Amino acid sequence: MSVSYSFPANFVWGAATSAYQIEGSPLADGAGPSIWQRFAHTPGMMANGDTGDIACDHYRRFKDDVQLMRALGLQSYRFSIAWARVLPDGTGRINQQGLDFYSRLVDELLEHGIEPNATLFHWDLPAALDDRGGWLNRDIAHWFAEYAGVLFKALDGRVKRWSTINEPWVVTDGGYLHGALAPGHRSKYEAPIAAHNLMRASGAGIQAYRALGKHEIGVVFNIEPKYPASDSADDLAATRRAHAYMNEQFADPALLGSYPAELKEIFGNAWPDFPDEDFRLTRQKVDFVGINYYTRAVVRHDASAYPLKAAPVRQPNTTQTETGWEVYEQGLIDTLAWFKQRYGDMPLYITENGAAFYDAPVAYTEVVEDPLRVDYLRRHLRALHASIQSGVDVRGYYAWSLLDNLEWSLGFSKRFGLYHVDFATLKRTPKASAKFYAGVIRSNGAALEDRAPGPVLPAK
Ligand code: GBH
Repeated sequence: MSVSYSFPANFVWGAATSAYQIEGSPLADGAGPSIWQRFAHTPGMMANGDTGDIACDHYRRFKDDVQLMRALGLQSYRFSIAWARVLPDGTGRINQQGLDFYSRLVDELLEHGIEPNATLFHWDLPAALDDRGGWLNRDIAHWFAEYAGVLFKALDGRVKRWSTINEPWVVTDGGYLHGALAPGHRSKYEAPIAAHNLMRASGAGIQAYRALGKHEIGVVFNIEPKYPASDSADDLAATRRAHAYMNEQFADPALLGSYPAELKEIFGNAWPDFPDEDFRLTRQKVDFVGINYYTRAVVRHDASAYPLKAAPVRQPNTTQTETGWEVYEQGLIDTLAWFKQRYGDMPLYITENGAAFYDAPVAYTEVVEDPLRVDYLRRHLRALHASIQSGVDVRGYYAWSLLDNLEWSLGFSKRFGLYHVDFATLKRTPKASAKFYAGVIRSNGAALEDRAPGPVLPAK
């Protein structure tokens, strides 16, 4: 029997980006430097020495990019705001020109019938705040609430869906534990403090919204289900630790007001005793939660893996994307089921989902063929449909990403876009996945029936 892939009537179809990855002109019009501006200009930190100085030049081409969104038929566009454009010093003085950029973007979206969905923090902390300790300074909850308040006052009449923080796990794991991302620290003492302050800041931002905003606010987590490599007690315990570290460390304080016990086990004497009253701040009522889903991990015990004593096990005979992540759509179903079971029934959005694959250069083509990305999207959207059928309240889906962009320290080498970007000329070219996704949107999912998922192919 064939499945009908119709989605709920008000389901929101979107695509996502983030400021530093696409905008370029990071210091234009009075903006202050961010930690990513600094990091990208530190020799040796970025693949190929790439930076966000130009990126997709979206800062100057945003009107053209809204036309690309129109061609896709997007109903909503998820973008992030660069804190240091609005508050060059992180707090205090407002840079009106920086605020105006987002105001013009929002107007352009609304004029074309596209709902703006704004994320306040997608990793580009003002460098001035890093100089005051950044995420290690408890005052950052107040700094963030001040910044959030400026945006709510300026844009809440026109922006009806906000998120506080995007993927706090990545900020702490990449920025404070392993150092591959800005600000490049490597400390198991710092990582839990940064994580805790990220969730305090998120809570403070939500509190500010209750005083100033009228619509919806939530927070965005990257969730990656963990499966044990074997039934051994060691592998099961390692899997629990990996899950607590990546998934529960952030969602628990936000939604339950506590931390899972495994964190103390992982961090040992580096795990601080946080004051009880902090959890009143971290645990605020959210209007929705955004989940970014990319892949899963199969986990085994590994005594040498710092500090988790757990390591991922690559699965044979599976498709891996260019970033080495397994294509595993069942993980999306499992993630959503777990989330509902642990945290209760609430509105959810898939705020990112997508894949990096090698796309043929486009000098002579009108469309870039990207069959593996089409297959990835089809599989994940079919899985999402199954989750919704089973009763999980998912209200919308945002493909990552609208455009090929700066994949953080991996530079421009990893392409996630529905639109190909030639970084020499900045020309945008639709990929087959853009045409496919436009068809899905136009038919509210029905186009997912068109044919069975393709064979599982090696990416290279
Ligand atoms: C997101 O992070 C970001 O929000 C976005 O800015 C970024 O461009 C996009 O995804 C693509 O990377 O298999 O052990 O290596 C992604 C979060 C966390 C998802 C790590 C994949 C793989 C862990 N990622 N995870 S592993």
